[in-house]
Amino acid sequence: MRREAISGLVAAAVALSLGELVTAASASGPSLIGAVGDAFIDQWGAQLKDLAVAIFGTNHKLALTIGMLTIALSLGLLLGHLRRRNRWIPPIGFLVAAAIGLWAYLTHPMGSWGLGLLATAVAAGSGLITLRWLNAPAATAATVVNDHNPAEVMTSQIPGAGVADRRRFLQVSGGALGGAAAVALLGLQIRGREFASEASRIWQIPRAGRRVNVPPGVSVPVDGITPYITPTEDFFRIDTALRIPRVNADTWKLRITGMVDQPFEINFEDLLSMEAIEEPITLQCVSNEVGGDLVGTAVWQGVRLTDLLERAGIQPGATQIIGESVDDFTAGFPTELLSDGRSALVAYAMNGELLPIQHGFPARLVVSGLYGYVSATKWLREIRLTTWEAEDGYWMPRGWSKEGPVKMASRIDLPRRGERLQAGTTVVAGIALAPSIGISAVEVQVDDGPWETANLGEVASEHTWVQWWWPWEAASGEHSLRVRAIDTNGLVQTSESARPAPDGASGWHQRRVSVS
Ligand SMILES: Nc1nc2c(c(=O)[nH]1)N[C@H]1C(S)=C(S)[C@@H](COP(=O)(O)O)O[C@H]1N2
Ligand SMILES: [Mo]
Repeated sequence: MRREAISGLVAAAVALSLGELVTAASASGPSLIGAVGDAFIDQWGAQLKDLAVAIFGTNHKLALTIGMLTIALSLGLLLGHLRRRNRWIPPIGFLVAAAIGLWAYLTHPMGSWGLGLLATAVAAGSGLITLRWLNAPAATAATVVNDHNPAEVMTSQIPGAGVADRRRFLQVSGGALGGAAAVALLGLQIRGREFASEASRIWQIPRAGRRVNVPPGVSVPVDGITPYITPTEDFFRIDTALRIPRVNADTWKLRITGMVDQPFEINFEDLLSMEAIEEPITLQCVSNEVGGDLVGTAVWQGVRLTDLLERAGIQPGATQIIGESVDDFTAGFPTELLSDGRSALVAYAMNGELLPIQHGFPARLVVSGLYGYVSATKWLREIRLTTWEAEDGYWMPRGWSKEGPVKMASRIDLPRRGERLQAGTTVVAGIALAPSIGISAVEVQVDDGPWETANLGEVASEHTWVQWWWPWEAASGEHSLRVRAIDTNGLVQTSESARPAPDGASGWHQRRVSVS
């Protein structure tokens, strides 16, 4: 590839990444390329998004973003290439691109003037400097004529500002590309951090009027056992959002709509002032494989869903509750589930802190006993009452079942996979769950031996998983460990194995270990 084209590509990458870094100063504002993307989606989004979803499925956001980046970088490449026609084409092209970025940023609902101007200036400036630097002659060959002997012509090298040979040029370009990628990632990082700390400076979590106490879990210390409460930073994250929605809590409103007597809106401040409840609830993803880690237990704080719905007045015949997010994700579940005593919250805090953005700030639904894809809408914007037949949630047309009760499950966490064990006493441990029903026993089987009863940790309620452990006298050799749970109705976890689609995995978790 020609040097000019590469320099255009590198300059575009440098400009984009520095633009990203500067715009990261405002956590709720868009980035430059993000603003152009949003403007573009505003215009042609509907058709394009459907097409992208049809082609790329859940990855459509990733695909759109990669598409945008590819277009921007290719444009840089092309502009660079056109330098051979006229050396003014690349800089003018960069200025035009910056102007488009500025326009998109300033017309974006979350964009601010100062930052928009600064970011475009930095992006355009750094792009132009990079272009100039990479295209500058490395050295100027000057012809020196000997006055005394005009026949003797000498050439000498006057060092220039640019980059000498091709190899060196490629090294410098590669380095600049890597640097740009690092700067872009840094920008993304800062954006996430800054947003969370901004929000927690402004909003205080109220004291919950009702708390479900968090028990200490297992009664004996078991080294390395999965904690009863999952630390927030270890909590799994599943959603369709590539760019995590950053919702401004100052202007956010939750609407209660549909088949209710009095539809209403509530803002964040008023939500925080309602009677709050804090309790541990286990959340699991339907995509979790047998033995998988797309499951966690957090102490959620928020408002009872029933409190909000009673205020609106549910009309008879409203058989489905749909949660809708600011990014148009939807999840629905039967209204009647709310009267069987399960916990259902509009949560704004998780493990004692405001929801982190990746877990749904400013508010999300959490309903015990249901997989996340039919219940746990993050970045919640609307709760809509409708009929069961009238509407399907996001995942139904994509092949997942309409109802999503969590299946009873149990998992071996210790010994860890591949761990080498010594003969003697070893602890086998893990978690088991039958949310909103509760676990009464967990049993462990070694090879084809008898099912042995494990010890259970204390639980806050039937809405969480339980930790279990069992001391095993391990003899040397290869063994296979198996676990199964029994719920409070006496039902034994099914051994029948099923893949996650369409309504959750089932089967006994098994782990092979070797004891020496
Ligand atoms: N807005 C929105 N909410 C969402 C999703 C989503 O894609 N978008 N995914 C759901 C799914 S499938 C799961 S399993 C849970 C996961 O919640 P977590 O990321 O906080 O663990 O969020 C649910 N809420
Ligand atoms: Mo999920």
